[in-house]
Amino acid sequence: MNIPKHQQNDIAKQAAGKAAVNYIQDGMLIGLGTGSTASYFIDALIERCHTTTLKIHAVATSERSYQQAKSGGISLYDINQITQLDMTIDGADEIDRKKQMIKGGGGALLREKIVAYMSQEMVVIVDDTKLVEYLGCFPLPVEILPFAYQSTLNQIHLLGFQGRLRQDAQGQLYVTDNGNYIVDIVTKHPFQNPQQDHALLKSIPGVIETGFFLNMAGRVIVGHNDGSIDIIE
Ligand code: A5P
Repeated sequence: MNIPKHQQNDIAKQAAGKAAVNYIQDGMLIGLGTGSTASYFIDALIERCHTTTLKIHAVATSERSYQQAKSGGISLYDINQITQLDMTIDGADEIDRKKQMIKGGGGALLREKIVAYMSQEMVVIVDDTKLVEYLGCFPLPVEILPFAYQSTLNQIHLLGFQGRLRQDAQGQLYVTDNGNYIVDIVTKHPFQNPQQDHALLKSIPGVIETGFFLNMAGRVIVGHNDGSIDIIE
């Protein structure tokens, strides 16, 4: 039987999400990522909490993940009740051989980065289509302040980046959970120096954060279409 491509991806994402639950130990404080792969992880975590004696607490990186976890009975903290996390489990839009990533396709990059930074380890869960040689096929999301956003966009262009403001399904400017906008930067050539590009973009006052997640990934769980996984230590 031929399984449609998007469903194959779902099998791979689910495999990675499920496998990540094995890293969760009793008493841990966990960061819950955002996106379809993270959603599979949250489902698996809810199931594990219901079927075993596992007890954990979590914080979420988006309203979506918060609602999913809450409705599944996961104990959730407000982010300001804590300053450190044991582990964050999150997806990625692209990840290269050095585990440098682009994230933010789901619009949650700022909270994802803050939560990952608070964590002892960021475990990344991806399907194998996310593995790339160089970053840049996926547009780089950049979260910007609504105040003077046209000027910020202009500054981004003046630095040589091509970007457009993300829109929602209704054609309105996409608004993040933090009330900000997102510029998606497209590039014809891969990002040769993500550190430098990140620093350049961050030098613009209206830029809040970029979707470059550099030197943040710990173990990476890669799911495949046949339901198997690989782990990159
Ligand atoms: C959310 O803002 C993103 O960073 C996601 O982690 C990323 O887009 C991966 O999403 P999928 O798991 O849906 O591919």
